[in-house]
Amino acid sequence: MIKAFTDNWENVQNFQARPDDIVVATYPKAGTTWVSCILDLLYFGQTAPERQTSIPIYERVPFLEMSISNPDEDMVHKLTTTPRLIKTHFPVQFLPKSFWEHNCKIVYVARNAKDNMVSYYHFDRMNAVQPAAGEWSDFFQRFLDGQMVFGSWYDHVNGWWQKKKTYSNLHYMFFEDLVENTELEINKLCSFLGLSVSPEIKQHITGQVQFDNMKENKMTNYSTLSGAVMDFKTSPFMRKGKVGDWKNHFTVAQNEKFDEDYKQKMKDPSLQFRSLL
Ligand code: PPS
Repeated sequence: MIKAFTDNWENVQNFQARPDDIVVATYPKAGTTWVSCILDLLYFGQTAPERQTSIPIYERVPFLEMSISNPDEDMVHKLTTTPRLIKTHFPVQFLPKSFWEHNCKIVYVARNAKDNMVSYYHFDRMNAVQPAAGEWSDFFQRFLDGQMVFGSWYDHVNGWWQKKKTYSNLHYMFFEDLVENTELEINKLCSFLGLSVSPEIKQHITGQVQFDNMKENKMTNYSTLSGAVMDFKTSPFMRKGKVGDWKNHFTVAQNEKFDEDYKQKMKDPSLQFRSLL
């Protein structure tokens, strides 16, 4: 972990959830922003459409563990919406216990490890808060070793998957499914959340959250943080949004090494990722 996510540790762990809070939990770069936008549109797209053009997504769906020196500026506590939509990258064991006690709904998004790694690499290249990415070959090894901010991808996706088996208010979804059929995934989300949304609105939301639209939209593309925190000249936040970009990064030897290591770490046959071949 890094200081930005540990400085406020006690306060974050003692966070008081409300029963109607909705959590978006992900390993970094797995589709957090995409699903955050979908949730924000589902809940507030009709009743408060001005949100979409005036409030950046990181304020509409703030980051639970991001510590801010002035507590009055804390975006999660400043939320006035019902429900509150809250983002976290915590591995399952660090989610503040109040969320479990209130049986809050949690949406977990997972992305295949190879693309997740590549996306994280480019993020670390351009983000001033994260450790430097370094050379690709070093980053590759650190990812396999779990030496990443928020820890091991393998532990993260497995930890949340195991939790799903006993905690029914957890919806586990995959980035690759969202790419393949966004509308179907929005339907599943609506069923999980108990939302009744017309087919027309769902179709409209599907259009609004397509990659090109989110990339162009200043309220979803993080360009409002470009400069001090993110260096878009090195790599934009909305980079490619593709499945299989790992093929442009992995050498043959790295791919073989990855696959061998993956078999050792991913022992639960019920958790299957696509696009690894
Ligand atoms: S973060 O910093 O952890 O919150 O990042 P996160 O939002 O989880 O992940 C960023 C990656 O998701 C891609 N993305 C999308 N892909 C397809 N369609 C849509 N609408 C979309 N929105 C975000 C984004 O481009 C990053 O992936 P890469 O592979 O780097 O492009």
